Amino acid sequence: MEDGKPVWAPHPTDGFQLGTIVDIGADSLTIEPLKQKGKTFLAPVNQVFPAEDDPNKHVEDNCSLMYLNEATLLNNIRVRYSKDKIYTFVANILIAVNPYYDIPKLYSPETIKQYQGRSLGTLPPHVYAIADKAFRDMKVLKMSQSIIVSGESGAGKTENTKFVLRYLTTSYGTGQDIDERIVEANPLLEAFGNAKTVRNNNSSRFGKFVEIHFSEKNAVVGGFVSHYLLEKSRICRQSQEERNYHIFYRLCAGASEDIRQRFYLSSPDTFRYLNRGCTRFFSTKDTDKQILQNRKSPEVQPAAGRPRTSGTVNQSRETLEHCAELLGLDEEDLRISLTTRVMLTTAGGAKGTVIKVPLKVEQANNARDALAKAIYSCLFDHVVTRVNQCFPFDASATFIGVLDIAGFEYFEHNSFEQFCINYCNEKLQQFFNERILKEEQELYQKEGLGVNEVHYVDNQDCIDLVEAKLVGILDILDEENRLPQPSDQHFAEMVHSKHKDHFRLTVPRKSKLAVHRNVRDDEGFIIRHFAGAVCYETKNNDALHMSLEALVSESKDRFVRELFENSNNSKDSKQKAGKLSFISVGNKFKTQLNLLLDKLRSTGSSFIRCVKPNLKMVSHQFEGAQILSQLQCSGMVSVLDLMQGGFPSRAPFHELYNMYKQYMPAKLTRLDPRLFCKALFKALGLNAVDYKFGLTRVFFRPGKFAEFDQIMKSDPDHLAELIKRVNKWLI
Ligand code: AOV
Ligand code: MG
Repeated sequence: MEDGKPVWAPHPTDGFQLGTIVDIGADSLTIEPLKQKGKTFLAPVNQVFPAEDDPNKHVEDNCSLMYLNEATLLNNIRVRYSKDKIYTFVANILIAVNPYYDIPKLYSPETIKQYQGRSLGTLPPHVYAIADKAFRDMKVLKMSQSIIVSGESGAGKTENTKFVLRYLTTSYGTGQDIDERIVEANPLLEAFGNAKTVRNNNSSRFGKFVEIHFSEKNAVVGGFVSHYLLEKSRICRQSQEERNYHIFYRLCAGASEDIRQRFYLSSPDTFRYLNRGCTRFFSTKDTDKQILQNRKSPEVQPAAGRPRTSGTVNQSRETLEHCAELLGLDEEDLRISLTTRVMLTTAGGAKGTVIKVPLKVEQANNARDALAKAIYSCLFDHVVTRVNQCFPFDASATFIGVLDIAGFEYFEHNSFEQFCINYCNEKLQQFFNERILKEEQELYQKEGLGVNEVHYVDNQDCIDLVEAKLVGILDILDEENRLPQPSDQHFAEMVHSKHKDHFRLTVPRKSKLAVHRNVRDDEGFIIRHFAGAVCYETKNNDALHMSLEALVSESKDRFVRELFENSNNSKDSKQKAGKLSFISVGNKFKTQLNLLLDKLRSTGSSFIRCVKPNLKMVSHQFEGAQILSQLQCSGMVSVLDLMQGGFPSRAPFHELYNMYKQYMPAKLTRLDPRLFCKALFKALGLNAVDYKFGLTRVFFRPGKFAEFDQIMKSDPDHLAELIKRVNKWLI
């Protein structure tokens, strides 16, 4: 950075602002903002970055900028966003800003056609470009591909995932039923697995990996959906302004009269599980014609005057009766199972005697909620299984998988669900580092470029903290649940005692957890994740009592019985007396996640980083500071560091050769592509520090490929002149 040249310095809301350096201190700089002359301020040296000469310039591939840093990236994205260009490449990584409105023609059938078969970089950045690259890589390398879509809630992961699926089935489908089925599975999955939250009116509350399978001839032949971690707490409890899963409101609003009667449906306001967040939110199309099937939405009636469905189960005979009927259970059995707990006594030598202990109201509430959660989660598994049964699978040779899974999250209260999501994001971040950072450096080495190593923080220690055998948090949790009297507090103590002085783990400060709730200070832990520190509470109410589970698995209703028979939970639980789910959920997830990562590692990969432009969920509003923190969390900043020091643009010799050979005299085209390129570069008089010749390709310093490309795309006369020079240089 030179005196008088513009720099990007921190700004509290915009992320960065332009200014000039007026004084240099030991570890801070005095900056004069461009917009407020004379109003200088201090900024830490490591937060001030060189700016491009023209701050209004924007580029499709961020790597063609001269200075690669978080400030120039943010600015490039900002300028592009203001022109409705929501997609930007950083080398092969696609950044996608959610526009929050439909940009005309952006996803039209014509646009789909344009991108088919076109190399990355030949057309403006687009999610279709990534989809087509995955397809072409799959075809050429005969290797399955994955597209990893990440970003925070509301950033546009699910929408972009749908665009990818639609693109691939439209472009490379056989025009048969299967193409539509893959796309049509989405509304169904979203009805059962999406809900309105404060961050997103159609928030996916589960993760998914959707595979589109292709035949030997690269035509769509099948699909497969894997799902992860459906949020269960939402079934029984929603925060203000949030809702339960869409399906409930849609049923209430649109079911036919006979279904209403059979299921005792009425307005959402009358159901305890639906009426404590918000019940109405019409823009998610609860009354969509397709779903409604010609039925008008009933008027929403106030809760007063409707049958009460709240309180412990024994408060409402009628509810109990309906529940028992719908679940195919005996009413009295259900009542007893919900209000008592079976225990094995060991007292007085009468080992193994079964006794029934009455539950306190709170315990009975928990038991009821645990049952509801278990049923819904089995139901969701069932929906996914049914969807998968609709896809044939036999002829599959390779697949393209799209991963749409919630990004790193933290709330005021963070439970086991956030713990799992964030653990998953640690694993994905590691995969990203592996693919982008490690492989980039390995490529430099392989090509013999001799570039300095870039250091990035390896998060293996954090992953070990969660999943290591015996001492990892998941195993400690299992261990706790095997104790005769498991306790949340003892669990937290064990975590701390097994990891004294662990860099990633700390005890929550007094009172941080205790506010509002009955949580003791020692019932939690803080994990320092790659994207920030999160405090987790260890309270757990999910355990489904044996007696309840046993009851439901013997339901007279075949569907209900099979739901439980087919769920993995029940097998585990029968071996462990007393509690289930909480233990097995963690380790089941660990296994699932490791399988997913093995799968990802065996495929070629592309990354889409989605960005949420503002918290208000409105169009045309770019909240810089907030966006900057998303870019930092997603690991993009490390990528820029690596690229600034390295050679982010590259072109294989044979590609350059093919591009320009048509202009060359016949005798020269017999040259091997590498020599051909060397000759070309020499003739162009490019500065030798701006590029390097590897074994298979030319590497360019930031911004330099763009310059080269400009020369090559200049007018034909100029090109002819250049070619003459190549000739001369060769002779
Ligand atoms: P998410 O999947 O990343 O959040 P979504 O894909 O559901 O976010 O996007 C949220 C909303 O933003 C959508 O319902 C659309 O209204 C709008 N949106 C997103 N992308 C586009 C686009 N390309 N064009 C127009 N509107 C868009 V979450 O599942 O909550 O983590 O949990
Ligand atoms: Mg989503």
